[in-house]
Amino acid sequence: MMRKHTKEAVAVIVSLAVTITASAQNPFITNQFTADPSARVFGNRVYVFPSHDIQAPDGKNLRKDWFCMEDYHVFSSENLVDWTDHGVIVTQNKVSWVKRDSYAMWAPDAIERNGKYYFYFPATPKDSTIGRGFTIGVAIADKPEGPYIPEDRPIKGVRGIDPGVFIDKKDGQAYLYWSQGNLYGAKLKANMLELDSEVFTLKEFPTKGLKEGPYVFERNGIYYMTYPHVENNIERLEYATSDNPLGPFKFAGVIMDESPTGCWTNHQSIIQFKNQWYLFYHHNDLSPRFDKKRSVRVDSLFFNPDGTIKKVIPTLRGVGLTNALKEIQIDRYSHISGATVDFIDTVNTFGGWKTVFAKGGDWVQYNSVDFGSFKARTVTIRVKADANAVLQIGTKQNGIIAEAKLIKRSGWHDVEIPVKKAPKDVNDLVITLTTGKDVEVDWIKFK
Ligand code: FUB
Repeated sequence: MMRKHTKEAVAVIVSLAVTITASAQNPFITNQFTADPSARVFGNRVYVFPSHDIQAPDGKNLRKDWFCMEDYHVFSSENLVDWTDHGVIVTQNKVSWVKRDSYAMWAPDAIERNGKYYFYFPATPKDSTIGRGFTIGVAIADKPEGPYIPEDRPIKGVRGIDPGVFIDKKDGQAYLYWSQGNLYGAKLKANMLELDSEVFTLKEFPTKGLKEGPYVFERNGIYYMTYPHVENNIERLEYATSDNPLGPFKFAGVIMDESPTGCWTNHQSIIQFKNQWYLFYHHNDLSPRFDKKRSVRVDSLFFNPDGTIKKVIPTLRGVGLTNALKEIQIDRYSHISGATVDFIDTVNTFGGWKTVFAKGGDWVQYNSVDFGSFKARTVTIRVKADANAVLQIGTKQNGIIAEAKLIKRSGWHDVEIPVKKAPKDVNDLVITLTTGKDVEVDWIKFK
């Protein structure tokens, strides 16, 4: 049953903005903090619906050391490299049932049914008769990027966070999953707005250690329940399988180990796009000292022949091809030896990273750079050289292609050097400091 649209809800439509952000590497959204990425394939694009972490504003009686989120953006891409930020789709104070200034718009999900797009989000209700703590509401749109019209009331019978929605292609039945201590699941009516069964507590999961973020997908008749779980100190991504969307499930393994730098949460979604499977997850790349400001990432995911999932090792390189004619951020490396990576500006981390070559022999490898049929004549290096040095650029496929003789000069500057042997198609770059010391590189770009 579609409910009447409030004036507040309609106001969300006018606040839509479109900006572009492009990144081929991890994290792949760098214009704001993003977490809990729910990725969906709609048509020929991937849409990512993340949480939007912000710094807790003053004067709102908010904990400064906790999650703080007031709205949601949606991002989309046709190649997982160039991402469009479609702007705010739902914001707390324009949803009639959400407690004003509660800043608790946690992990969402979205799905398409019969040409409508349903966006599920948890928040704190203003009406205490609905219940204390979190409940889950829905906003509906005709297009994945919105405008979304929030329903006037949350879904009856649901208490908790982290909605995950799944439609079984076998019979068209929709399911809603969520968490609150346990993982829960229930059937959804065809209107996608009301439960159509009792609430099932999914019991086959660890009783010790927090588990949340249930996300179900199906492949070859196997239903995969994926979820973050604190087995040790912080969350790792696990999964269980079943022949039924509501279980019983059987533990099947770990998809991703705990964050090596200690980000307490992780949160996943898994999609197949153009014949490749991908794991979307998050890490606190842009906020290494405060793990409640996170950034979304994507890496390729592979299955074993028996349907089990191969563990995903997080990468900085991420996925997709990098255009040789654009700035190649070599600090998102595939392999590294000796060289290190640091923020360009440790106060404003959104300025990105640089690669530091402290001594001769330091190198980084950056895979999958697409030259196509273009014949590169020069390569520009955004560099800082605190000493005379030689920086060599090569590819795994073509050997050495350029060599920059750097003269000691303070501050960032561009050095353009000839390409001796133009690579073709897709190459893996290797950048090596062969002579000298103390060179920093922001990016390189071919012309
Ligand atoms: O983003 C807030 C919470 O952190 C989510 O709801 C959880 O899944 C965890 O990622």
